[in-house]
Amino acid sequence: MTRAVLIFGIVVTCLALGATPALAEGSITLNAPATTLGNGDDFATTILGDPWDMDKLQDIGWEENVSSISVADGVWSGRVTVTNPAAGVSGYVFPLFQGFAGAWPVGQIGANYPIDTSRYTQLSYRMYVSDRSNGNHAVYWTHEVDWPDGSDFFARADTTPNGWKIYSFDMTADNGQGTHQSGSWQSGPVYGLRIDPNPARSDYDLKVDWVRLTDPSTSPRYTITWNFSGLSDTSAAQIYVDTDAQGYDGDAVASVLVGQRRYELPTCILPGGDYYLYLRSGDVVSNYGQRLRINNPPTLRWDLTAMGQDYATTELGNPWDMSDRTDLTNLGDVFLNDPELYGLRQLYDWRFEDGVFSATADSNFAFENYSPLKQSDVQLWPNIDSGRPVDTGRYRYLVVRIKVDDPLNRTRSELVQDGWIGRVVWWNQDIGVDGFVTDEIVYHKGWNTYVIDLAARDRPAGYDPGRPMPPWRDMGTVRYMRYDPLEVSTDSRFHVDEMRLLSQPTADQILRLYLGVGDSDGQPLDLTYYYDTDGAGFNGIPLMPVSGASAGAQAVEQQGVAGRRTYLPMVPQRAAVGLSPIPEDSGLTLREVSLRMGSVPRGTYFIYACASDGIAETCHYLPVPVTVSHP
Ligand SMILES: [Ca+2]
Ligand SMILES: [Ca+2]
Ligand SMILES: [Ca+2]
Ligand SMILES: [Ca+2]
Repeated sequence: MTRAVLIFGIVVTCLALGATPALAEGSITLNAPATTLGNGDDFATTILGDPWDMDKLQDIGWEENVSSISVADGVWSGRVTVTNPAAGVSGYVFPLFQGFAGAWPVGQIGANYPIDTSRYTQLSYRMYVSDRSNGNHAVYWTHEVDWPDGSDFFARADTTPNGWKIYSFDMTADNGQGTHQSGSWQSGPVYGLRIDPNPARSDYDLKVDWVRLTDPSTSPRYTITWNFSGLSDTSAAQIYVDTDAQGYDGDAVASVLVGQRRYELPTCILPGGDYYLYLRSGDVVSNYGQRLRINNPPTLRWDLTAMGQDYATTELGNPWDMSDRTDLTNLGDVFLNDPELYGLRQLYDWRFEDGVFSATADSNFAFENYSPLKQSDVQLWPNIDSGRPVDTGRYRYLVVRIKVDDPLNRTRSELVQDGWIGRVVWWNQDIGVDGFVTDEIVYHKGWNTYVIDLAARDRPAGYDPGRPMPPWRDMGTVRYMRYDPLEVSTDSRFHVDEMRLLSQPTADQILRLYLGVGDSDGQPLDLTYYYDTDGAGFNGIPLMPVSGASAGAQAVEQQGVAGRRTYLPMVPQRAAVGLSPIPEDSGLTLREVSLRMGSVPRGTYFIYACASDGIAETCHYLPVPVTVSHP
């Protein structure tokens, strides 16, 4: 296959501006009462089901010119250094990455989860920049599934202090300085959101503690008041939040005039946790306030790896779980015994071990035989019985759990540019006659499970009008599929744990799903379930779980091989062949949820769950539709 060229970041502007501190003398007495409050509706929590709390690498959707990235203790860290000059002279991060315009839309990207900018308007984050000298700071966004091009952005001076800082912006306001502002947040959905920590610098350390994008109309307000002496009404002061009441080493969250004597903190700008506020005006520092406890809302995330039914499990009775050669047609005897057929796999040193298929992609064969580029054309043909071909009206979501060995000396951007991508191919007669080749499925480092909607596009973005390219839905049945796991220029080792080809979830009397549930405060959660017709607004009709209001069965967690967790659901009823979720290191408890659908009229619906911890409620949609039929 010839790889379409993915376009990487575009160079945009930078600036340098100054700022002056205020000086004052006197005293400030702060009254900040002890209380517990929620913090409103956050985009990543509600829409993605995965707050940007930096518990995983993928909480930053993409980055350019950041190396040595790691995640530890809820902090994402890296070193800004230019490895991709095409992306600019400094580094930046995308909390929400729009996706590549030329790639297949897979995963937690803006193409699949655009931001409703009529609701989510308050952007806040805590970020460490080791060098802000003569620095500035910028935020870019894009109303298209394409790189921010500078038509929507703001930039401002940001010179001090070095180290941690909380940033908070009302995205509907003018946040830029002078001409360093363009476009509008609310002129349409936003697909990509990018932060440039310091475009005036390179070679500095960058850390991200958390990012929030909230609906301020849902936010509680925490009111503090103060008295003062020896200061003028017009003295500038800053309000700080500290995570303990010691050391006056907190982060500034707001600027006020001392004469205001009062401030209402919108708690939505902060993540859950305990905070102690104080004021500082020049050298004058107030007492610490009492404890402000901000509740962490519950987290809900549907498991997409065990929804619906699986083709190989249901139709063949032999899942593509990489238990042995029967899972891959192109490792069958016919293929292995004929040297001429090596071109239909292009991999070596392969083995099946503990339910994982590992092999090395051969980057030379295609180049030596037919490709103008040196890139692997390695192929896996998941086993399809031509007597029981895939019904494309039924099966739709290809799940691939895969890891590529990380060479450790290259950024994600460099690896993807080199071919850290997958691709799906299907046909009946011949690829050139009735075949379809998807756009790239972009990989991330480590083990990842990609849920690929084969019907996401009727044509690849890189469609060649000279080719047939029948879309998934129009195929009717499919007798051959290929998953091309890598298109790299050097031989690379990869591992496939499992592949599934899932149907859209369907139900008659019972709908069975898996839901990841968590609350970092450890409160007991009250779960409820609903359906609606448009997948928006959380204004649906209640659904009853089979086992009563507390919902769902117990999930038992146990340590699996190699430290991977597996979940053993304990549920008596099974509507169909039971799939277990493919393990994910999420920190959530996975529950099996069986919902009564008998009274729901036949049709296609969207399901959502809500969880309340007594203070906050989080609701979250299953991102695929559910078909209800009563045959
Ligand atoms: Ca997270
Ligand atoms: Ca402190
Ligand atoms: Ca909570
Ligand atoms: Ca198998």
